[in-house]
Amino acid sequence: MIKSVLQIERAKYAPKMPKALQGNVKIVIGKNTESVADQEEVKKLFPNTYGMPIVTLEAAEGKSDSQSKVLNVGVILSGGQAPGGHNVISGMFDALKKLNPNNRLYGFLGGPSGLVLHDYIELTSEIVEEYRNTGGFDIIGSGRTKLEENEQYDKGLEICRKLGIKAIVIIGGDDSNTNACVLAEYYLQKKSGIQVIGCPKTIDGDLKNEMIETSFGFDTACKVYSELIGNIMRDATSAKKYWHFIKLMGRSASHIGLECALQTQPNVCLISEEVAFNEQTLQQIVDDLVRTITKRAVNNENFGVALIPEGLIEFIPEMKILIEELNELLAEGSATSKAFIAIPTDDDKREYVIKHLSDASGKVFKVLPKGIAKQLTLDRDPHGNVQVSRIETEKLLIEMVEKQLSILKKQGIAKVKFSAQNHFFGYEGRCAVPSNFDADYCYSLGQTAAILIADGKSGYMASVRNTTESSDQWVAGGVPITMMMNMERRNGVMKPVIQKALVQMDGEPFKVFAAHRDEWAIHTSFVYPGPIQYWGPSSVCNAPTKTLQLEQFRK
Ligand code: FBP
Repeated sequence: MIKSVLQIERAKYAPKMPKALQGNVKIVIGKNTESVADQEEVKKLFPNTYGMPIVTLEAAEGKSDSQSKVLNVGVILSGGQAPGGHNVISGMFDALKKLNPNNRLYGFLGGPSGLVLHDYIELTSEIVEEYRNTGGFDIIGSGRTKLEENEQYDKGLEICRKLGIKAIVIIGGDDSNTNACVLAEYYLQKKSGIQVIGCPKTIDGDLKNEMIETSFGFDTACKVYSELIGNIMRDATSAKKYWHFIKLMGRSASHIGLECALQTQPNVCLISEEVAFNEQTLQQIVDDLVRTITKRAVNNENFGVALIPEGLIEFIPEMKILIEELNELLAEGSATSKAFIAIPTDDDKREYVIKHLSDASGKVFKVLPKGIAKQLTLDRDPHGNVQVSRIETEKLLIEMVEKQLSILKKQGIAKVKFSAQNHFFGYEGRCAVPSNFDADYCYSLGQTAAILIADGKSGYMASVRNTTESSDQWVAGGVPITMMMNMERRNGVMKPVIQKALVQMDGEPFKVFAAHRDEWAIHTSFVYPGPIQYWGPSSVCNAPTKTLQLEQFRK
């Protein structure tokens, strides 16, 4: 691997750790737990892993008297990349080797499918050294295969037995950790002796709760996007000729958009959860945008920046209904879908769809720009759903704003100069060199996972809390995954799943944003955060996200 100078210097960085992880560790057992909701149902489905206590790692006195028994562990990276994944692995590797130099760490390749297909490598110190403090998941690769069938679990068992693996660590988001818990339960029911530990990953920031303060990667990704947004803001104030519409990744949740807004103070930041809460229509969203653009134009500020969360379209009530109807109409293998595919021209396809939608959805579909309407009929994932991240919401809003402004002009109500640029930030941040926060947090998560394994735990998620304090004050431990679960309808069936954390209207980050956004809309108040700094004053290098600071401040 050819290394950049930054990579060479960054490799020397020793991640900062909580006091408890710096020497000998003892495990302190806390209170037994209950799931966040639907206790009876969740308990029935997880007889072996339900109700376990929260555990905390504390510094132990003296020297450890003996080495632990030899322990082989397998690790899986699941889902979208998030900065810091390599440090979870290096933290785990170091802790395992400290427990017993003969311990081995295996990496399953290409995500959960590696476990099922028996595709793996042993992670040696030479390999791990190459990846310390780097971004990406390329050490073993990632993938989106879901582990949810007994057959897959049994294939996993086979390879674990062959390699003498005693525990598997799944580094993933809410769904992957839900599946980690199902796997833990299955292996316990089978008395297989294989433990499963989860680790909270996702740039989307939607895997958090009372015990998990943040998912790793959110910090770095938001800082990278905020840098880019700040650069665009500076361009906008320099040229004073464009409105920039920037879509930001994050799936359903608007945490990334909200955090970037708190860091950069844009003129507009839409929050999907608020749109759903207020049952706003697409036209109302456009009218609000037009109002801001028009007001700024009065001050000769024909420029601005608007942040748009990736999942917005799903949260606009009429669009949600339209998408549901389209999913039904175009469900793979259905007669209507076959008829649709057989239609040769786009125009006839469009007419066919309109004819088969309800009156209300037909009207919504008709007013959408043709390109967007077509995207809604084409892009479907393997589960038959529209892939909202592929819908160019930023372009849709630009087109609708242009149309609305031209109507206002024709009516003689307002004559506004509007020229727009569109952007989509997602992949730009997912593999960035982890910030100090993510480098430290992930290394500690990896160490914690190894210690939980050595203590025989299964069905736990590694957790590191108190993260707005200096890292030596952080609190490492384990949280039973069942504690985070409730029952939700998925593909028509009620399933136990980890509750996804969306932006809360009464949460401190949203309240702070809401208190300032009217001011930011009209009076240009841009903040340019600049690139992540790895060396320098702590206030610059080690500060966690504003979301984390505001959420923890309230507690
Ligand atoms: P997960 O961490 O939940 O796997 O997803 C992160 C994410 O970056 C989302 O923000 C985005 O919608 C999705 O992955 C894109 O998926 P893909 O990597 O398959 O294009």
